[in-house]
Amino acid sequence: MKLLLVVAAALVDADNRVLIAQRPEGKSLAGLWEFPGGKIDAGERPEQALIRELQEELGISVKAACLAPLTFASHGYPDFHLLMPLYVCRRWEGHIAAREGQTLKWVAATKLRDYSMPPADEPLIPALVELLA
Ligand code: 9L3
Ligand code: MG
Repeated sequence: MKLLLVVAAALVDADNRVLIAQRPEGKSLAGLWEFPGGKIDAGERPEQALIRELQEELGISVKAACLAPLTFASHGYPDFHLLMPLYVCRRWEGHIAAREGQTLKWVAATKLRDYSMPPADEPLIPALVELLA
């Protein structure tokens, strides 16, 4: 079974809302709302990969010291198994912009349940609700 290593961020604003991104048409899992992030390339540390993905997808600069590990997703798809640590990030530089055609939304942790998420992301919600309560 192929193992897919992905890393994701819960960006949290001053009002304790979390940023979610709707995957665009043409991508796998199109239409579902996810925590931004992406695949860890060979030789990358998870934090490095996340910093790169947040720059590519949202146009922001994040320092490794501002990434706090919160929890871990593990989900088996028919053809691969996905492992995905979730980091919380409250500080970044630059203005958040949807660089890859995704729709962005700031949502209170307790409202995340209202959005259809990939099966890997959904189990991460309770940890965020607890953290941001
Ligand atoms: N994925 C799931 N939840 C997430 C992220 C960032 C990614 N929060 C899944 C979707 C794809 C795979 O990981 O199956 C790789 O993501 P991408 O490179 O297509 O964004
Ligand atoms: Mg991505």
